Amino acid sequence: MERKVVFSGVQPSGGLTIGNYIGAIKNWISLQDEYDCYYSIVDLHAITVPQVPKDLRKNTLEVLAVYLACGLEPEKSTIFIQSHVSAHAELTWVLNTISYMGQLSRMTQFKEKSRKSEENLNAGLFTYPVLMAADILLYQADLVPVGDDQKQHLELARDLAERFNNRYSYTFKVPEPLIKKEGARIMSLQDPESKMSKSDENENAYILILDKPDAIRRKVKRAVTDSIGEIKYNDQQLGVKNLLTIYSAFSGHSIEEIENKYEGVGYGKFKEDLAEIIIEGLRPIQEKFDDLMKNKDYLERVYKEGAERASYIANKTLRKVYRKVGFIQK
Ligand code: AQP
Repeated sequence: MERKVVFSGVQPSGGLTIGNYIGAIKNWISLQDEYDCYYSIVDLHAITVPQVPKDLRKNTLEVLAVYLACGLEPEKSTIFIQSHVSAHAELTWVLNTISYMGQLSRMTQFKEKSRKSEENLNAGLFTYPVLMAADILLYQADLVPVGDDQKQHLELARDLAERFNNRYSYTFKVPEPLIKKEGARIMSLQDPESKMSKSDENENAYILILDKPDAIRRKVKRAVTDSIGEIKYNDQQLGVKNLLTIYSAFSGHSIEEIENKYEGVGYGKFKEDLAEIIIEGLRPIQEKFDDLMKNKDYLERVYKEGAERASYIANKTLRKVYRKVGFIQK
């Protein structure tokens, strides 16, 4: 029986946060044995907001090393840099021609990002979800493990697949999102009503996978809570609720177990323990990351082999698409 296909990716638009880890990467690891997995570093997406070229190069390599340090294995999964597989940009063009402006303008991420960068309201930001649809559809992915914030984009990918199939006959598999209930949306430590984001201007709002212990202690200590003073998981205490989610993701304990453990205990002690749990959880990843960054030849081998494998599958789909829309074969 053929194995089901999984596709996902993260933008190298800065250091990755524990939101990226809990909501996405952590879940990718366990899928590797059961599925045919494609994990990309989506640099084409990253340039939809201004990037400093040398930082983008550095971040791209670092994200690759973080993937490997978190437990992605190139022997099991295809790990590649998006811009190395030109089919992504090519399929995006074709999908653009069947995407409706109205639907794209309703995308929450577009609305939020365009508000933040009014002077950089570029067309790439608008068609970002079309590129994401191309990423997924090229590999005929069955499942896309993402955080909750990407649900709307996934819906668009499904619509485009169905629209293309209806217009030109069956070509794309219609993908399903795979969103874990716990940790699907890790919130900002400074504003628990918005999601933790690596591009947040306030660095106290997020914890990076590569943050040093002191920074983690400082950020957790400063995390916004409330004056209720009880460690309970509920919507009246959004800050505490978020910290409990993070505690649970790193410790493996259920929310209920943690609530019981901290009954009658103040926020200070809870935060101190949480910081140490995050530090210990990230320690092996950071050690492995440091080793990997000393071995650039190995990293280069991984992304080159990944691009070769990914290109083979992606080009197969692209050829089919070009044939169906009426392009003459080369
Ligand atoms: N806070 C979060 N909680 C849970 N999951 C999250 N993801 C991102 N933030 C959280 C998931 O990580 C994957 C990759 O995201 P991305 O970096 O490609 O884009 P993003 O969702 O826009 O993430 P950021 O950190 O907010 O990036 P910037 O600041 O550059 O826009 C996705 O699966 C996402 O759901």
